[in-house]
Amino acid sequence: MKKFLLLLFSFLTISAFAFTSAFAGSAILQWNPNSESDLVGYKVYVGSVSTNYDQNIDVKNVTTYKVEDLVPGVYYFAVTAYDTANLESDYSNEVSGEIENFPPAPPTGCMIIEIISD
Ligand SMILES: [Ca+2]
Repeated sequence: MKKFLLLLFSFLTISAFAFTSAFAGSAILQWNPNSESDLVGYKVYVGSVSTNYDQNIDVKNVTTYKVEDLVPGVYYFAVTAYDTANLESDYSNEVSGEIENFPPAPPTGCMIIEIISD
């Protein structure tokens, strides 16, 4: 029985880890469409330092995009356009924003359901 409980406990511990995911925010960007006939799509650039992007995402031919899995911090974004010859534009204007991990709301409706005095 002890062995079974220990096993069960291990399983529950592992499950708890498996279902606990770290906080990650997201940022939804939008830009004006290009008008070139040979346009293929856009790339969204992401960085934590202004004008120094460490990641780019080929978002294809859309003009709004949700950048996901952002841990708390300040982020800078810019967009480029590229065409069928894979020629890429300069960066758009840069935009920035902060992802914050707020604490949970205080629980409400706290009450005593029983007082036990011996
Ligand atoms: Ca072109």
